[in-house]
This record gives sequence, C-alpha cells and structure tokens, in this order.
Amino acid sequence: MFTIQIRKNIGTMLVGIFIVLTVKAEDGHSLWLRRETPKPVKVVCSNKSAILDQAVKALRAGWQGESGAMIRLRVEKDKAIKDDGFKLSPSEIQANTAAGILYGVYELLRRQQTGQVPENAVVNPSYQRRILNHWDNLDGSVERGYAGASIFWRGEEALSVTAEDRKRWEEYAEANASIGINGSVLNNVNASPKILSRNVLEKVKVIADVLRPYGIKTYLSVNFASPTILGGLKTSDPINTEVINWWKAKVKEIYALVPDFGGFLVKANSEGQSGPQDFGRTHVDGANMMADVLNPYGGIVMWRAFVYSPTDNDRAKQAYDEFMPFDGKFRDNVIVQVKNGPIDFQPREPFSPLFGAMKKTAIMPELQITQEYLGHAYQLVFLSTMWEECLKSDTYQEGPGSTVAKCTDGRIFDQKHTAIAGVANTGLDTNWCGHQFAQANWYAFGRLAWNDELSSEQIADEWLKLTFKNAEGTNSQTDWDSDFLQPVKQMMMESHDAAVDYSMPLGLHHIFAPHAHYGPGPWWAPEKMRADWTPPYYHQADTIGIGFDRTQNGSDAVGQYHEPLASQFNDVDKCPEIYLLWFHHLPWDYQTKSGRILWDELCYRYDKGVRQVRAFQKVWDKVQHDVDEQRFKEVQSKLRRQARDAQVWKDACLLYFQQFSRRPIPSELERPVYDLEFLQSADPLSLYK
Ligand code: GCW
Repeated sequence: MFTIQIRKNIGTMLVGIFIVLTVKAEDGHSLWLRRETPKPVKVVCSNKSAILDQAVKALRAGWQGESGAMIRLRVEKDKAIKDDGFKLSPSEIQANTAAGILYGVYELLRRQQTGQVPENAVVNPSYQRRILNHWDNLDGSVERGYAGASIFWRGEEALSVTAEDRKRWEEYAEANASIGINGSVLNNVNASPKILSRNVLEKVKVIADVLRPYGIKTYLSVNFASPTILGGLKTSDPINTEVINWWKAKVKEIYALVPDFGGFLVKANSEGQSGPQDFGRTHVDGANMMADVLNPYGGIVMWRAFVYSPTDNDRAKQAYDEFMPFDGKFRDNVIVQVKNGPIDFQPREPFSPLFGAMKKTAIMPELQITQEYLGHAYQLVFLSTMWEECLKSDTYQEGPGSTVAKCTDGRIFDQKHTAIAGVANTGLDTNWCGHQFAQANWYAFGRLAWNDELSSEQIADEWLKLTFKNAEGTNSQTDWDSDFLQPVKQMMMESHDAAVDYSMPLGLHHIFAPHAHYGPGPWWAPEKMRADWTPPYYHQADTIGIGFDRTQNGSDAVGQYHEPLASQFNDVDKCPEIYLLWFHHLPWDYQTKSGRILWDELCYRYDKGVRQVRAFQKVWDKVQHDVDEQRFKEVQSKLRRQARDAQVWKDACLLYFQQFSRRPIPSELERPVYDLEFLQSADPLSLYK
C-alpha cells in the first residue's frame, strides 16, 4: 500500500512537471526572444565587464548551433569594424567594444534561429545612436501610449523601485540590446520640469544602472523653463549667466549620478512648450547653450524641429522655414531631430524637406513606433514599409542617390554624431505593445536603426520566425513556411498600404477626429478653432475638388524640395499618386492613372482598404493551427475590430466627401453601412468596441 501511494505521488508529480514544461504561456511577453532549450556551448571571453557578462549569458541561453561548440568573444580593435559593429566567423565574434560583442552575439543567435547560414561577415551599424523616445509622464501615463501605463514611472510620490520593476527593465533592456537599440529617453518630450528634481534623478540613476549592462545609455527630455519652474530663477533666458550656471550645476549633478548619461532631448517653442523664443532668443541660442554645458561630459542635445504656429504659412513648410537659416550654426554635439514627414506622423507623408537640405547640421530622423495615427493598439499595421519608404526616398540634395538614410547616417555628410529615434510603443501590458503585431514595429525600428538598407520583407521574415515558429501547443511544422510564414508575411507587407487606403488614400492627411487621432473626423471644425488643427484645413474639399495645393501656385511647399523633385511634385502628371492630394487640389473629375475620375478612384481606394482587412481576417483564421490559442484569439479579435473600423473610415469619408463631389459611389462597390449623421455624432474611440 505504501509503495502504491508513492507511485501515485510520483505519477502526480510527473504530470505536474509535464504540465509545467509544456504549458509555458505564449502570451507575447517574451517578444522575439522566445527560447528553445539551448544546446551546450563553450564560451571563451578575452575580457570581463558587465556588458560582456551579458553577452556570455545570452549566448549560453540561446545557443542553437553545434552542440559543444566553442565560441571566442574578442574585444580588439579592427579598422573594418565601425563603432559598436562586429566581425562574425563560425567560431569567433570580434568587436571594438563590449557592446559590439553583445550585438554580435544576438546576430549570431538570430541567424541560428531564423535558419540563415552563418557566414563570415563584418556587420556595422548605420547610426551610432539608436534611441527610443518614451513619451512617458511621471504620473505613469503615456502620451499616445496604447499598451498600458509607463514601465518607468508611476507618480512623483512613488519613486521606489521594486524587484518587479528591475526585472521588467532588464527584460526591456535585453529586448532592445537584441536588436541594437542603445539609448532610451525615459520621459515625455512634453517634459515635466520635475524630471530634474533630485529625488527623480535618483530613480533615473537606478534605471540607468539596470540598462547599462545591456549597452543602453540613458537620456532625459527636459523642459526649457526648468531654471524658472524648478530652480526658482526669474528667467530661463539661455544667455543669462544665472540660467547657464543653473544648467551647469544640474548637469554636474546628473553626471555624478549617471556618469555615462547620454544627453537631453528638447521640445522647445512647440505646441505650447517653453523655448528660447520666449526670451527673444533663437533655437540656436537655446540648443548651443545646453550643448556647451553638456560638452565637457560628452553629452549631446537632440533638439526637435517639430515646430509650427498659427500663421498663414502652410504648416508643412514651417519646420523648414524656421530651421534652414540656422544651418551651420549649431554646435557639433547638437543633433536636430526631424520627424519623417513635414507634418506629423501621418499615415503617409512625403519625407521632410529638411533631410539633406541642412548640410552643415547633424540631423536625426524621428519615427513613431507607437501607432498614434495608425490604429493605436487595435490595428495590425506593420510600419517598417513606411519607414523604409522614407529612408530610401531620394532627396537629390547631393545628386541622385542621396537618400534620406544616406543624408542622415553619415555616409554623405561628415557629422560628428549620427542618430535615429523611434517613439516607443511599450507599456505595462503583458505583451508590452498592446497588439501582438505591434511588437514587430519595435523590432523593425531597431533593425532599421542598425541597418537602414534592410528590407521590410527580411525584417518581417525574421520577426515572424522568432515570434511564432514552434508556437506552443502547435505541431504542424512541416509546411510552416508556406502555411504560415508566407501568407502572414504578405499580410504584414500589405498592411500599411491597406491602412492608408481605408483612412487617407491618395495623399490625404490629418482628417482624424480630434484628440484621440483614431477615427475619422473630416468634418470637424469648431468655430474659433485654429485652422491648422482642423481636418478641412488639410483636405480643402469643396464642390470643385479636393486636396491641398502646395504647388508653386499654392503654398509652394514643393519649392522646399531639391530638383528634380520640386518640379515633379509640382506637376500633377508627374507627382506620384500616393502624394497626389498632399500637393494638389484637384477637380472631382480629374483623370487618375487608373483611368477613373478622382472621385471614383477615391471610392475604389477606400473600398480596397476595407476589402484588404477582410482578407487579413481570412489569412489569420487559416493559420490557426500554427499559432497558440491565446495569441491567435487576441489577434483574431483585433482584426475584427480593425475590419469594423476600416468600414467606419470608408463610410465616414465617402459620405462626407460625397456632399461636395455630388457623385454616386460606383455601383460595383460595396455600399456604406453606416449613416453619416450617426458617425458624426459618435465618439470614435468608444463606438466600435
Ligand atoms: O504627434 C503629435 C502628438 C502629440 C506629441 C507631438 C510631438 C508629445 O499628437 O501628442 O506630443 O506630436 O511630437 O511633440
């Protein structure tokens, strides 16, 4: 009887162990770092440091190469290796820096996991600084965040750090390191001056200490009026000696806590934020003052060019008009941070004309990973194709081939620092990003920041393999490539164009319902509202036509582009159709490339976008057997909502614009299902849940 009891217990234990081993939850928390059981590997490392320890640990935890193989990690300078790049061979990773070794390790593991043949290679980063900008507020909220509260902050009064915080920051840091991200700005560009108060800085130090072993530098966004608001000075005038001394003391205090602190990110004289202009000074005065203060410590200033004011000047022209006269006047540790497009992270914009035009100023592109204008965490939109489109756009500034990438990554202009920023989409949600597929955008940002020539297709391919291959509870691996990888990759590749089509096709932009920037609001124009904060300013629809005239006869925004682009954008026959209504106001019966008149083409595009999302639903349902249950259901449910909301976009825009075009929706297309009155009175965020 005794033996029987023991047997029973062992039986129960075995069942228990079995369950623990097999049901590791696929909730998305492990991101693209889901791990197979590693094979043994011998690691020989030339030096010792916190970052190298991390590299060794990662290699052991993820090794999928030959069992018992030996890998040497060697920090030794080599001319072919740039910055924190590395040299890979089957048995060795060499780098100039410890961080380079860490990136080499992750590259090797990625190649193993995605089935790439490990080849000898020197792999160098495109940008030196590859930075996430967190729009996280000290109270724990995240501006334009859709994945839960801040991973860094939960109130000025709650600055304690728990073991759980540390664990999450470590996971966050490892995820970043694995894709080459090496900087984090910990707080919102709409910066609370309190970020620089002593007790908050002490927490910054703790965070920086956690991120450092993963090669990540810490940066802060600062409020230009801090000397007044925090320091009690009468002014924050950048040429005032007391103000300069205040910044000097503050920067000294920061470096005492965080010796490798990266520098400041500044949103000045933009959307109500204080800046040097409040004191009769210029962006140059403000940025250079901070740059001089940071310089002795090796810190940099990232000064944003996102500026526009309620003038008659076309909003799309303002950043260029304001910043071009300053070219060559900034210190060499100032980098001007420029959003990808001239307006504001719209679903599709032409590249900002500042890229390549400021030839004596370091410029860094700012991309938005969080999907403020592209469906929040409700919609599956792979942003890599949009960023690739921007980075590969030819500015012609230094002859053909002067792409945005080349103009900013140091290949064309000799600049001391190169950098790229992405506005993060992380939060406390278990899966970090709200939507399982939004993780792909974080991943893609890191990969493009590392290599701005990578194709989105390769990025999607890698991400899908790392994120979904051998998903828990699935076993149909035989045709995984053709059954899962190919169709899902294609869906990702088409998803941005689809979102543009069902929301703002043919160059339309900023026709959102206000504030939330989620649903349609082309009609929204309250009296006394600043015109450039209302959609009619951007679409300009009337009974004659639609679109913003930015030609030479209009606002002449085309004139900010280098030839041949200026002429190309100016000429309606040559303007790429994706930017048609961005640059032109055209009659409803204008003949588009398809042979259809503009109104009909608009109807077709909206309809196409909606149909594509319906097709995405089918693609996803078909791969059910290749995805674990939780992630399958989550994505399935979000795609349903995306399909409903795409329909709302189509109906709202077509029925609204139809009042001007006075033409029928082509009879072969699906009819609207919502009434315009209903959509106009609805709250776009709560309506379609
Ligand atoms: O995209 C707009 C957002 C603001 C944001 C601003 C900016 C942080 O609507 O929420 O503020 O741009 O980039 O500064």
